[in-house]
Amino acid sequence: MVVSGFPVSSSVTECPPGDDGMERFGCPTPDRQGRFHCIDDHVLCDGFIDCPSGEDEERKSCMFYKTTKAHLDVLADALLRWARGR
Ligand SMILES: [Ca+2]
Repeated sequence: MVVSGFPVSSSVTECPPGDDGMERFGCPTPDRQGRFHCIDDHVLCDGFIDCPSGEDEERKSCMFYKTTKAHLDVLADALLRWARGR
């Protein structure tokens, strides 16, 4: 088990966008065949390991990711209410 977060490295594969145009992320470590996996952003921190070493479910990164996302959701909600209330 590698506990390293999401290291920023030039060796990480560039991932083309998915069929739906969504951004995709390259796993920082290759699988046993030496291939780097690309994952959709909606599988980040979804409770299932998608990267060979489980980096997409790494606890610290997910805490930050989920906190940021929850914060953005609250902001978006407040904006919507403000826009409707005018
Ligand atoms: Ca996942």
